[in-house]
Formats: sequence, C-alpha cells, structure tokens
Amino acid sequence: MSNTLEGFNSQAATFAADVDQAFWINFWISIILFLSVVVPMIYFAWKYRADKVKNEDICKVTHNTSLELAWTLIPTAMLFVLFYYGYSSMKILRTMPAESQSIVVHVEGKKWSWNYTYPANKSGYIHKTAELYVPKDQNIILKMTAPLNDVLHAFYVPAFRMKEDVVPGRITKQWFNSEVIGTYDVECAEYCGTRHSYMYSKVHVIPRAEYDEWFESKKRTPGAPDVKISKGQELYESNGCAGCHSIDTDAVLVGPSLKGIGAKYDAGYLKDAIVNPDKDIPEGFTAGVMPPFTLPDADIDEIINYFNNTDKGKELYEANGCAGCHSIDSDAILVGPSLKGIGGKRDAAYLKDAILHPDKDVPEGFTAGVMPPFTLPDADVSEIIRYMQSAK
Ligand SMILES: [Cu+2]
Repeated sequence: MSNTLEGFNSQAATFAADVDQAFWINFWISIILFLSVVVPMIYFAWKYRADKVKNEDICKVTHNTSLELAWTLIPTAMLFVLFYYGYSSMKILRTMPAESQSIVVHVEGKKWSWNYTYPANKSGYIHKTAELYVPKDQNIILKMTAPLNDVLHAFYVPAFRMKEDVVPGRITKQWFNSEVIGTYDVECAEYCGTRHSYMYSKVHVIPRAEYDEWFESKKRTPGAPDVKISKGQELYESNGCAGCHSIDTDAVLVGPSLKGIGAKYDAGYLKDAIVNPDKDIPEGFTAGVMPPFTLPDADIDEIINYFNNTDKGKELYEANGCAGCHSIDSDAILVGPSLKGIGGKRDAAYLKDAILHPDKDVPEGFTAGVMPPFTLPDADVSEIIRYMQSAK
C-alpha cells in the first residue's frame, strides 16, 4: 500500500462526477460572490474616504433602482444554481436503488474496525469479511450500524465521494455503483477515540465473474488460494479483534498484544477476557475500553484454540523438529533432555547457546555431537526460547 490514500484522484462511483460538479460550481460561485462584494467594498472605502466626501453631497444621495435590482436578483439566481446542483447530487446519493436489483451488505463499524456481512450464498454460507468486495457495475446497498455500546463512526470512501454516519442502534443506508475496477480506501470520518486514525478498510471492485466465483465459494477473499484458515482465525478477524490487539508482534495497540497469549493464560482466563473484559484488567490498561463480546461458547472455544496455535515460537519449535528429540510437555527423555519447565532452570543466554552451539555445554548423561548446531536468525531463536519459557 502506498502512503497516499486512494482517494480524490479517482472518480470510482457513478455519482462521483455529480458530486464533483456540485463542488466545483459551489467553489466558483463562492469565489465570484466573494470577489464581487469584497473588491468593490475596498475600492469604495478608498474612493469615498472621509477627506474626499462633502456632507452636502451625501444628503443628495437617493437610490438607483436598476442597480438595486441587479445586486439582489443576480446573487439570488446564483444561489439557486448552488441549491440546484447541491440538491440534485444529494438526491442521487439518497435515492436507494431497488433492493431486488442490488447486493445488500451489512456493515458494522465499531471501535476500531469495520466488518461486512454478506447475504447467504446458494450453499447457505455467509461471508463475513474485514474488507468489502463488490462486482463492477452493480448497485450495492450498505446497511450500516454500530453496536449499542459503541460510538458514532462514519463510513467514508473518498474515491466514491460517499460518506454516511454509522450510528449505534440505528440502521443507516448508503448505496453506490462502481464502474472502475480497483481498490479504494474506506476511512472512518467521525472522530471515535484512540484508534480512530487507524480505522481503515478497503473496497475492492472486481470483475463480475471473479466476484460470483468467490461469493459461491467459502474462500475468505476473491482470488485467495484455497487455504483453509481456522474457524478461530476467521472469528478473530471478523470480530475486529485485530483492530486493538496485535497477534504477531509485541506492539501494544489499544489493548495488550496477544502474541503467545495461549501459552501465558489458560482457557478460563481467556474466555473471561472476551466475554467479561473488565473482570481482570492487565496492568497498564483501563477498564471500560473493550466491550464485552457476546459470542456462542463454541465460537469462543475456536478463538482460544486459535490463540493456542498462533505461537510463532511453537511453530518454529515444531518446524525445526525440536520435538523429535525433546519432549516439552512431559519429563520423558527422548534423544535429548526433556525441555519441560526448562525456562525455570536455565536463562535465555544458556538456552541460546544450547541451540546455536549445543556441544559447548552438554548436560550430564548426554553425548556431544548428537545435536546439530542450528543456524537461525536471532529473532527466531528468541521466539523459540520464549516458547520454551512459557510452555506449560
Ligand atoms: Cu470510527
């Protein structure tokens, strides 16, 4: 993604040209009205300054009917022109197409993410996405809302010249039809708190065939390789968790990072943290920021399952075949010593040496030359060590 927003340089919706026309007519008429008042005002103030005007001249001034008619009627006409273009372009935006000839997508805006729910496809599958996918040349109706315990947001697509408030407890509607294939930014245009400036999403306008193929499939995104993501990851994404919690870095966004969270807390704690977040707030964070999520138990289990499987260290541990020689969850000695509770016994420097230069300090009862030295980037070694230290 470039640093600039995909916005005003493209007119990507059918009504964008109407909105632009209304804008430019507004702009130029405003300039004309401004100049036609301010320029004569300055000129006359100078021309009729105090030492140039005699009191007896002022007494004779009456009026000029044609001038007065002109400066009343011409600006009035111009203001009607403004009204005409403002009203007619607004009418286009506010007149919804028939739902039977449109794709109706439900949009939820919440602190601080967007998600989209599609109608069920032929097989009954309902797509829930974090970005909006629509076919070209198709009327799309967005029915938008925010959760009751949330705040005002506004769904804004600069490239479409389209903006509509998203209000808790109310359904607002907006439609569009895009003729230009491309990807456009969605922004929240209502200041809504800490992560407002990160409340972005995308609209992807794609060819009809590509859309249809995706819509009737269970793929997460059009053109995506048919990689199955876990139900938990899907729920994690569609519920907007990533808007406030990083799961693959240690970055603290609004809430704590969830990297390796599965290894640090048990399922009971994690469940509470989702359904009743204020019960036990981690140090440095404030109650009342994260809303309680009401999700079916099965979904919560899936999300927790996902947490348990997103441990980079665990992945590396497994991918490098460590488990082939070292047990991490039992005291069993396989080829090498068990690593159960190793974090409590050895410090990180020792563990790093043990991975990179295993023969440097071979524990009693084991033989040098059995474990090969592993050449891994420092970051990966740290991840594996972190996993060893946190493994229960
Ligand atoms: Cu917002």
